[in-house]
Amino acid sequence: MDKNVNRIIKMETRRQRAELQLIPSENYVSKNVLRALGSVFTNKYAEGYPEKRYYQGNKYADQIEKLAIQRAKILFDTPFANVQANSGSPANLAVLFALLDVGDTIMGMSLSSGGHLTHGHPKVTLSGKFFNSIQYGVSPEGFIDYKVMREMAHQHKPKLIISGGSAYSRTIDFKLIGEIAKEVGAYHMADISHIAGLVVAKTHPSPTPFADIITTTTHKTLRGPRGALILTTDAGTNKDPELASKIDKAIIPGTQGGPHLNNIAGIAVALGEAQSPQFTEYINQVVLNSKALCNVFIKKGYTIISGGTDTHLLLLDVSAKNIDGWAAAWALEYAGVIVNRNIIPFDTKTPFYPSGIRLGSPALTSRGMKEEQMEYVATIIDKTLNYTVRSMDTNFSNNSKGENKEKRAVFLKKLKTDTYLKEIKKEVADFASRFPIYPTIE
Ligand code: DSN
Repeated sequence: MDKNVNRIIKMETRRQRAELQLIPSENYVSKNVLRALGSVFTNKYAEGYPEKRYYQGNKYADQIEKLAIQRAKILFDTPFANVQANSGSPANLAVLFALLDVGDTIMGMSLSSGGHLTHGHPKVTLSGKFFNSIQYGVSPEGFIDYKVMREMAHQHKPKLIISGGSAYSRTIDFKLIGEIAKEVGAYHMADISHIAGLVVAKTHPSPTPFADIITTTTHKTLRGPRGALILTTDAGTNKDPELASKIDKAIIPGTQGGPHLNNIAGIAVALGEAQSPQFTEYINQVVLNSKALCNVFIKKGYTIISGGTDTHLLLLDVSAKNIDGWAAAWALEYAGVIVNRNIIPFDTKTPFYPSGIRLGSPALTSRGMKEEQMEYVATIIDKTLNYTVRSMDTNFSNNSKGENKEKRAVFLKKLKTDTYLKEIKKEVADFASRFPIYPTIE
């Protein structure tokens, strides 16, 4: 093995073991998924689809892709699956390419309400630049405002309505969104990237009866390798008999070349694992754990967007603590706790220096942690944030954007050398070592 690369991989393995991973879109794959990812399938080009390839030598590529497709269709109860999209954004892009012409109107949830960049975020994304993007959002209480969504749909008549998000912690009413889409003659695409595992385990209602198309990444709550699925439903196929073939064509030749067969092999493994009763138990615990985290934060007086969670994630507004999401996330990293900063609904700050942090339980639950450990994790987070605010200057609001780069650089320097945070980090590593990951991998 390349000495330098091996050294870095070993350090990353140690980091993943020693730190507490709370980014809700990350997880730990099984050893069998890792094995498939590192398989010889990485060597093969397979443009096209099973039995319709452009290159020779695809006998086993066909088998592996068919297996992944079959498992995806069973898990999500759909008549069609495409497993080739390299990740969530390319999957969503392919759906836009399949269904729309440039300039058509699309409607998705705004980023600050918990949506995703590919759901029509204006100006800086392809979905917001090449299409006429209308964005719905949440009410001041933090729940999707379905009434306003319906009014907007009737007013703007989008060709595509996108449901789902990446920082929305509440149950999504796919049935109602499907009805709204029908009323205005729009396609309904449900992006379930975050909640796919919950949908499989039935802890979140499935969009399959109510959406025309479903997209999902495979590496979040599904606990697979990086990749994505695009599924079409009976509802979608009845509306447009060409839908599935439009999706296939939008992937290749539309937006991608050869599929990543080693990832597809890993996806097949993960989808097989997701069919097991253990996976359902795992997801049930994921939700119990994220609710347990919420309860501790509520007791400690934190503001949680929407006041709680129904899923694997929660969004904390840390601004009332006199710290922003950027500073909170950095302070936590120096204490061995990994979260991501996140914009919150009606945020007055910017996505780079937002008011919130986003936390999730999938990775910690994969390590075997339960509610009792969540109590400890939330307490460590609270202790770290309180200490940081008490002992360092975390007020960066010298202008409306609150950038204050010089002051932020000083803050980072302080974090690096702070001995109390080092103590917490050590305590966290000891705690984490009780929940080993990949014990037999160096
Ligand atoms: N980066 C993903 C997430 O963290 O939710 C979305 O693309």
